[in-house]
Amino acid sequence: MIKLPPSRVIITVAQTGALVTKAMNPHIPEQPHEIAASAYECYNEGAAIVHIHARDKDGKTTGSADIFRDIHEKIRRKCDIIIQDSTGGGANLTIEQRTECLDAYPEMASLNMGTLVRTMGEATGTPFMNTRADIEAFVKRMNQFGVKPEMEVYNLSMLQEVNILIEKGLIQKPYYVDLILGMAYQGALEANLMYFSTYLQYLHPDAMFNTLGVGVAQTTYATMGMIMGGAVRVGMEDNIYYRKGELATSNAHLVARIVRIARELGKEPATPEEARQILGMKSLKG
Ligand code: KMH
Ligand code: ZN
Repeated sequence: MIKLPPSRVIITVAQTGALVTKAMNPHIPEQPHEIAASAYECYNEGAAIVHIHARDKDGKTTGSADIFRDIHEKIRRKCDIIIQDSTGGGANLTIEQRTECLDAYPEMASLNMGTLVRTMGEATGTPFMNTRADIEAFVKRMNQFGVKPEMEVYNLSMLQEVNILIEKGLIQKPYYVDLILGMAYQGALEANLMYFSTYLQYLHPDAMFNTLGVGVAQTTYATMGMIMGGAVRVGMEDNIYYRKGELATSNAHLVARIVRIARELGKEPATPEEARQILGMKSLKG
């Protein structure tokens, strides 16, 4: 694997997701103005990337390029944070609807590296489909749009899918892989150190990694990820609590906490422009 420069950490904030609702945590940003305002707060705290899911007026997950475009424009009026859209979408979206966000020209997009079966919420028992053919179709579309994929890996077999995309020449270096832990509820790996170190052992030598601990695993594995030279992802998409029994009151609080920990480890949060350079992406300055 490729490690980040030791004095830097790239922080992604995933603010909204597809599963969480205001009934679970009233502070989840759902509407474009809420998502943009929260992204700006997170940027001010040190986030370099914002991972975006869009919702319609009723708070339902949508693939609408118009809504994604509105969110992007509102964020861009305020700051240069890297915009990463979700192509994971939600259970209500078709495969085609999941890639509509690319028409809104994000800089990055998530690319889910295999199929899982939902075990939570109304869609329990339905597959979250990401066949090899789907993955290739998604990545080809991203390549057409010049979008850098963040490959979402939920278990060890998905690392093989990463290697297959590399062998087929479908992605560019440095490869960027999100290692997900603690999402046992969807057939994904639970968070433990053995799994984390096995992920790292089998990660492609030209790949950088992001560490995503779900729920209670978020802060612990973000810290561990930084120590191991990775980027980190925090936010209410995957963790609605600040600590046990206490709901998070903003995404920015979760970013601020990980920045404090990073500084204790001798790392500064990478600015969006530094992150673009590290990840081999185009500068916004041209
Ligand atoms: N919530 C993460 C575990 C996506 O949006 O494409 C997975 C995720 C995938 O963020
Ligand atoms: Zn997501």
